[in-house]
This record gives sequence, C-alpha cells and structure tokens, in this order.
Amino acid sequence: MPELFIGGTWTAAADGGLREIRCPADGTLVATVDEAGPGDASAAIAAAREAFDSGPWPATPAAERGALLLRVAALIERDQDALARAESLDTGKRLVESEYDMADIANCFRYFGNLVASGGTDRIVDTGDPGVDSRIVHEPVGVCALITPWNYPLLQTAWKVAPALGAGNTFVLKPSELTPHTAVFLMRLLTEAGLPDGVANLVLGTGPAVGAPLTEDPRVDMVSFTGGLVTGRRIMAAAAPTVKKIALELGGKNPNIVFADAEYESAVDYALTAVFLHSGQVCSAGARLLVQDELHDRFVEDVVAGARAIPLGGPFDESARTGPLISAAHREKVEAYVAAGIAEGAVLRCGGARPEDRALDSGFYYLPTVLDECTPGMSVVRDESFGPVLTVERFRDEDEAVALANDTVYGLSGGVWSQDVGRAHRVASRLRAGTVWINDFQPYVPQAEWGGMKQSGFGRELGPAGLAEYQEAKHVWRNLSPRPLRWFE
Ligand code: TXE
Repeated sequence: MPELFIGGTWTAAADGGLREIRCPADGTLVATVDEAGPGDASAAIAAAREAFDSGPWPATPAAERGALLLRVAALIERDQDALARAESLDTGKRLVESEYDMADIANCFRYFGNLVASGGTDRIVDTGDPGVDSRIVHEPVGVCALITPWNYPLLQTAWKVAPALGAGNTFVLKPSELTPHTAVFLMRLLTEAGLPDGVANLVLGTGPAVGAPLTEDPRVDMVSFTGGLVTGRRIMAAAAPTVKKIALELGGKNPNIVFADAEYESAVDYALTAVFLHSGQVCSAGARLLVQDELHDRFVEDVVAGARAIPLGGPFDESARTGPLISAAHREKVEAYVAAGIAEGAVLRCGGARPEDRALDSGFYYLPTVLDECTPGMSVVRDESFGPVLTVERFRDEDEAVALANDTVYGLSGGVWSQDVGRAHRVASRLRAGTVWINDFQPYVPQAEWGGMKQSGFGRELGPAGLAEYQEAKHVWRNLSPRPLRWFE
C-alpha cells in the first residue's frame, strides 16, 4: 500500500519517488517507502485547506472531537506492540523505550481528549455595560503544517496532532524522512477512529523537498516544528512573508547542577540517565554536568564508572541499555564535537570512540563519553551535540552555578540537585529554561506545558497552553439595543 495520505486516499509520490529506510542498529532494510516532492506537498495542503474551509471537522462539537481523541488513545493501546516495534526499527532505540513512548502517546491523546471534551475556555467578558454581550470564543487556527524529527517520532507527532485535532484544525504532517513508519500507522488509526477525509494528511519526504514548501505556502496558517536550531531559524524566515503562526521546539544544551549536599547515589544515577538515555538524542538531555568543587572528583569518578558500564545494543537485545545514533552523518557530527572539545582542552575520561565489539560494526554506535574540565567557550559545551557526550564543569557557589547554567543560547530544561529546599527553589527560579527538575531529571506529563526559552524556541506543547497554541481567541461583541450614534451630526 502506498504511504502518502492525501485527502483520505493512500497514494504514491507523483514523481514515483522512493526511499529505503534502514535500521540504524544494524543497517538492515526496514522497508522502502514513497517519498513525496513539492507537488505532493501542494496536493496535501489543498486537501487540508478544503477540509478546513468546507469540511465538517472545524465545526464539529468539541465533545465529539474530544471523543475521537479518546478513541485514538484506545487504538494506540490496542496496537502498541506493533507501533513500538515499528518505532524501534526506524530509530534503533530499545524496544522497551518505544513501549514507554507508546504508553505516553496514548496518555497524550487521552489528556487532550478529556481537556477538549470537558468544555473550552470560552468566557463572557464583563464590559460593565448591560447593553452589551461580549464574549471570547476559541476557534481553530486553520491548516497546520506539523514537522517532526527522528528521535521520538510518534511522541513528538502526538504532542502536535492531538491538540491540533482537538482544537478543530486540519493538518499536513511531515515526519522525519528517516523515521516515517509510525506516522503512517497513525493515519490508519485516525481513519479508523472516524476522522473525516482531508483533516489529516501525511507527506513523507525531505526538509527541502516537502518541509520547505509547507512553511512557505500561503494556504498554510500555522507551522509547528520540533527539530534543530538551524532548521528552526530557516522555518521562521520561510514563514515570515505569509506571517504564519509558528511554534518551535529547537532542543537544548541543558545544565544538570549538582551541589555538594545532593543525595549522592541518586544524583550520580540520574546524571547518567539524564545524558545517556537514547544515546543523548533527547532534546532535554542533561548534557552539561555542573558539579560543586568539593564534590567534583568523587562524583565524576562514579559517573565515569557508570558510563563505562552501559551496555550498547540493538532494539531487541535485552541486555542493552542504550542504542545507536540515528545515522552515519550524525555520528560523525558527534565525533567532531568530541575531537574539538579535546583539542580545546577538555579531558577525555571515558568513551570518545566507537565500540570495539565487532558485532556492533554495522550500526551507528558511539560509546558513552565523559569530557572533564570543560569551560563555557568550548563548542562541545555550547552546541547541541545530540549524542552520548557529557561535559563536566566545576562551580564554587550558587551564583556561579546559575551563571554557568544560563551561559547558553538555549533554554529548554535544567536540573538542580540539593537537599537544601530553599537553595533548590532559588536556583530553579533563576534558571532561564522552560522546565526545571529538582532532584530529578527528564520526567514530563501531558498535563504540564513543555517548551523552551531563548533560542530553544517559543510556544508550548502539552498542558492547557499546548491546546491554546492551536487556537485563535476571537472577541464577539453584540450590542443588545443598537441606537444611532449620530457622531457626525
Ligand atoms: O534536524 P532537522 P536534523 C537537533 C540536534 C541534531 C540537529 C540536526 O542537535 O543534531 O538538530 O538534526 C525537517 N523546512 N535536533 O538535521 O533538520 C526534517 O526533514 C522544513 C533536536 O535531523 O531540524 C525533519 O522532519 N522542514 C531535536 C525535521 O525538520 C525541514 C530533534 C527535523 O530535522 C527543513 C532532532 C526545512 N528547510 C534534531 N529542513 C529536538 N528538538 O528534539 C529539515 N526539515
């Protein structure tokens, strides 16, 4: 069956384009999929436009839209094993991690389903004038281009699709060209749940061929993008001439601050998962470890020992605890950052190489790496390497910790470890980041907003603001007893 989904019909690319999808864990061919071009993107936009302007979905009662999202949640749970397997084959991530993702995805649809069904945020405005009925109503933005990356393909798609549909929009989804399969799967589930034709459209293809036209086309009202900073800047520029609404989540270079009074064992353990989970291909990864001077030597010693012991392997290797990087090109980028860090004076404490295990040769593996004695100017500290690379910096006191933590163009997340509650909260409030964890790292829930400050982007996903992102607030004013003003008399 062809894999593009346009106006309710499964179709092949107009120019016959195809792409091989290979598992990053061992290079095996997962499948060959259709690869769209600009013409397919244009057809998908036309279908979404038509469904928005003349179709039933935007005017469907909120309770029914919410009910559909709840049905999607149930279908995802029904098919979670097949979905998780497809996600792991595309991304190379451990099956168990994909299974967690599917549970989170079902929860995301359920959260937005309940939020939408429970009634909106429309409100009566008290103008102080009894002769006026004034109210704020919330309407969908229109046709949304949803552009997603390869690290959490269906999760990041769900964070956009669920609120976009809940608010009554239509959309064109463009997943990463590297990881298309769960997006294809989702289209089938949306259809099975009863979504009208044309509301959800899917084009598979590259950024330049398919993503760029979606961000430029005047028929598109909004772009929601999760991906890299460079692409985010490009999308902002491309969306400017037609003044689209945009929401951007552009990753981070997130600090994990450990004070000497931290609960030691947990802080070491979380320092490892913060950065080495999914081989560091996590936008909120705690890639910059900031350790208080007096704790530094012992703490780093234990983190290094932990990093050395992490077993690598493919999705179905139950002894593995983390997997490969997404592509050869991405691994080369990570390697270049580590080499630059060492050249700039960082001390390599472990990793810094591909594994010696020949069984892993056909995958894009890279050893968990710790670079000690780092300084803020190093490119490996400044830029998002998006690999299993932890940089370590020292700090003396609270002020220096905050200054180092905020010394970044990014502002997505951060962690602070201290048993002094006052200090932990003081530091949390001074961190310029969209999410701060105290004595924890990485948890998120669909009820809580997610997004960045500074160049990590703007707009929020999840939570009530995640729904509002896909709505326009409209003020409707009714004069209950109109009389001529006679202004010009
Ligand atoms: O991302 P891109 P890449 C970061 C991470 C990584 C870097 C580059 O640091 O090393 O980005 O990764 C589509 N118009 N993150 O190159 O290009 C593309 O096809 C419209 C952080 O893989 O940002 C894909 O669907 N779309 C991040 C999506 O953008 C375009 C997750 C993301 O790819 C486009 C992934 C264009 N001109 C990478 N060019 C996070 N925030 O979690 C590309 N795309």
